[in-house]
Amino acid sequence: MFCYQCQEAAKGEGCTIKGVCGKEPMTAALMDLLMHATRGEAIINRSLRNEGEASLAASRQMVDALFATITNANFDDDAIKAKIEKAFSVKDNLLKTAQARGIALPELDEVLFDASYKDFETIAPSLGILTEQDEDIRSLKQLAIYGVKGMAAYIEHANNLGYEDPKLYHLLEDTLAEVSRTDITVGELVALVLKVGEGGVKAMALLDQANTSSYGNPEITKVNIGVGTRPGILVSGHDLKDLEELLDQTEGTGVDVYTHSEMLPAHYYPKFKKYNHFVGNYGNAWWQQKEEFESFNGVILFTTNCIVPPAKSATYTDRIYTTGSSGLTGAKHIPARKEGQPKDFSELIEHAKRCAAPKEIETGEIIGGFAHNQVIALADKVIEAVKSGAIRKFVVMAGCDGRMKSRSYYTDFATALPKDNVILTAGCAKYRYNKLPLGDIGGIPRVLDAGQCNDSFSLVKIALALKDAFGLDNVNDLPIVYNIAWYEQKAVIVLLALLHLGVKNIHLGPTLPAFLSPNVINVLVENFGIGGISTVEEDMENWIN
Ligand code: SF4
Ligand code: SF3
Repeated sequence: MFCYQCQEAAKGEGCTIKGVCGKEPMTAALMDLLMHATRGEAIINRSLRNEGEASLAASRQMVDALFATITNANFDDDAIKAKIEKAFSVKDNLLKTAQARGIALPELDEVLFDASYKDFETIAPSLGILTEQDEDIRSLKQLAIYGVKGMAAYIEHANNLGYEDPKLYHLLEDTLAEVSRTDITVGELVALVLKVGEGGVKAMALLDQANTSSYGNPEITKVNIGVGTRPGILVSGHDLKDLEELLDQTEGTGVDVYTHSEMLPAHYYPKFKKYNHFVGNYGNAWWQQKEEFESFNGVILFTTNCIVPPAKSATYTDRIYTTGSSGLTGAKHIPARKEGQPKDFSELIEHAKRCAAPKEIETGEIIGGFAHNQVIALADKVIEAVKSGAIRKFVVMAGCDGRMKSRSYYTDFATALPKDNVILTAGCAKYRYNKLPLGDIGGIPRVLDAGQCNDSFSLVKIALALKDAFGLDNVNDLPIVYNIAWYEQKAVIVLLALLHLGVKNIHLGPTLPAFLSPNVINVLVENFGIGGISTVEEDMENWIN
């Protein structure tokens, strides 16, 4: 196997024996085949679209396949095999349509290739990332692919709430078709990567519209991090529709619902506040789940990434349920909703009733809900604080958390920031500092949490509103520093979105992506001022003081 799509790629180069994330070589090979089949599907659907014959069902299938291959989303080989079979059958139908209409197709391996997963072991080595020989072309192709994987995740959440934009499907298909070209140049790929970033902005805007139209605009909220006395269900991942349906179905059952990791921001939406049994957030970022799921005692529902496969000795494995694009061997999977019907969580709820109440691991509250609408409502106060010098700098510390020890940098950095600096955050990166007593500036908390990783869109909207309020021409003239932590492919699409918007001088850590070749890094440094991180002392000196 070879995979280097996330920040924890082995030795900073790539996982070759087994994924640091727990991905087995068999799963990796199956995912390579799924991506290959999906690319074929995308190429054909693009050709059909040019003749007015595109299949919406094929586009939706592509989104699910892309989402399932992101880091930590799906560890269930049978589920991946089923997706491969589906991809080949969708592709066959597209081929038949193309033949029947006499539509010419590119003579690419992805289009011509027609195999079932059963003989994949012989063909898998010819499908992986390393089959692209040129290091820079490979790097840019994978950068574009990881961007579309992250974008697909956001598109799927928006779709689940009934928001769909076929143009975004077209962008995904065009990108997958372009990266399949054997004659594509470095220049074309750089342009393609920025186009993916443009799509990222649109996908995040669509999801923002879907979330806020469905659940209201996030508002300042204190979230309880302690526990109640009743059995609980812990909901992880990012999908708000799943959470809503689960909350409806658990009402009056004697079971409490808690959020974990990236689901925390659900508490900020007005519509979720009506549920009395939606009691709080349990635990921290995804990577601490092994300990936290043991002590939670109740049932755990993964709506998306990030899953850590449980150890053999874990006592909570049979308490895990997955749904949507997520999957885990040994866990029960809640099937997709049928036309107009909610998902059926009854088995999971019955299971939860038999569990003990969660063990308390901390007490108190955390505060969040500073998405664009709320912060813009506070704009006068914020602008006044900047003009008076009470706020000297905004530091965007959005992104992902992860298990690497070096990530303690982010806790130390947040702690070391001068008291007149405000942190803008989104994504699970916040767990490195959101429980620290960092105080406030004239009533404005020093950590403003906008929400999930996709809510980085809010941070962009806030930055643009500040730019206008201060009468600046360029968003880079604001007193903002970007110190972003990345882990998986959703962070890649957030980064590309920021680049598309012209944001410069982003610092990316804790390490730069293994999939960026030295030449590609040079392009990013020269054109966008992208850089890594150093020590807290040095970075404080260079960026803040
Ligand atoms: Fe390794 Fe990350 Fe790929 Fe998992 S997703 S196999 S940890 S590079
Ligand atoms: Fe976190 Fe996985 Fe990226 Fe959504 S939950 S930010 S790592």
